[in-house]
Amino acid sequence: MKKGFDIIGAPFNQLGCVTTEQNTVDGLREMDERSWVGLTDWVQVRTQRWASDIVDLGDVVVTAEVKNFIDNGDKDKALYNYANDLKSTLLNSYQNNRIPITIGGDHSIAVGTLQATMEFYQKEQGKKVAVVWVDAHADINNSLDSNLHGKPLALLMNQYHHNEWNIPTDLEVKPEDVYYIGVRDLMRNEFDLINELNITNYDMPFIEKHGFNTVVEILIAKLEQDYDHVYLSFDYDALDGSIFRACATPNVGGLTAREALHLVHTISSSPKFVGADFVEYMPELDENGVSKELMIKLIDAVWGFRA
Ligand SMILES: [Mn+2]
Repeated sequence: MKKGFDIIGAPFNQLGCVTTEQNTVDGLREMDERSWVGLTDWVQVRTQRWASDIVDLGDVVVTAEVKNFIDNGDKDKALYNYANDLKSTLLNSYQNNRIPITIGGDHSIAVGTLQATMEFYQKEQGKKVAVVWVDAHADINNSLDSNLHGKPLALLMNQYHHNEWNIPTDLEVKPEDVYYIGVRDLMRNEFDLINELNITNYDMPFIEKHGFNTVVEILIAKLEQDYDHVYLSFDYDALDGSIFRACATPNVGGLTAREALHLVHTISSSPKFVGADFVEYMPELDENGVSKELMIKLIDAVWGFRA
């Protein structure tokens, strides 16, 4: 059956260490005179010339209520509310038998996208869902301090015992279903938690030792054998920060453009693939438009093209 894709904008950028009022999704959509690429134009090319089924649903907007919580310093409530709005939009997409591609926003938006995914597939259908988390960071900070964009997996796994966070058990992401790729910057408590929970961590030393293609093969074999579905959460900062610096927390020594394209294309080619996030890219920090070109190529790879 032909796949249909929904693009969902999640321009929620208030919970990182660098915040912006700019609509980061529009920054990707717009045509750019530096590289002559824009996501909206590219969707048109794919739908008109290649008969792809891709619909941009627009943004899940940050409501006045959510803004109020942020202004009052209640970031947990802001995230809880925004994640719920985003979750409803993704659930609609799943119910319409489509594949949501959610564009952030900071990585905290994964609280919404993954709760929707777990509700639709894990809770309602009893399916086993793997979460492939591509990131320089583990996003499993379970301490009260620091920013919420560094905690989404801790929240989703119920490892953050603060401010009344409690994900219903049947919507939880289980540690054994998480697959890290590209991690290279951990807090001490994250390092300890990954070991304690025994989370699969294909970090940069592992990638260097085995070679990227082998790591992708190991991952795919695991997904094919043990899972019904796979969800991809791709943080821009997984890319090598010596070139790709358009984010709050660039980090050198990460994935090359070719590795990231290969990974995204391979995972999304699986019949088990159900959806993806692309987060943390900030157009206003993109000095030459190279990062934007790559982000659009990565999203294009989800639709099946590996240019
Ligand atoms: Mn992240």
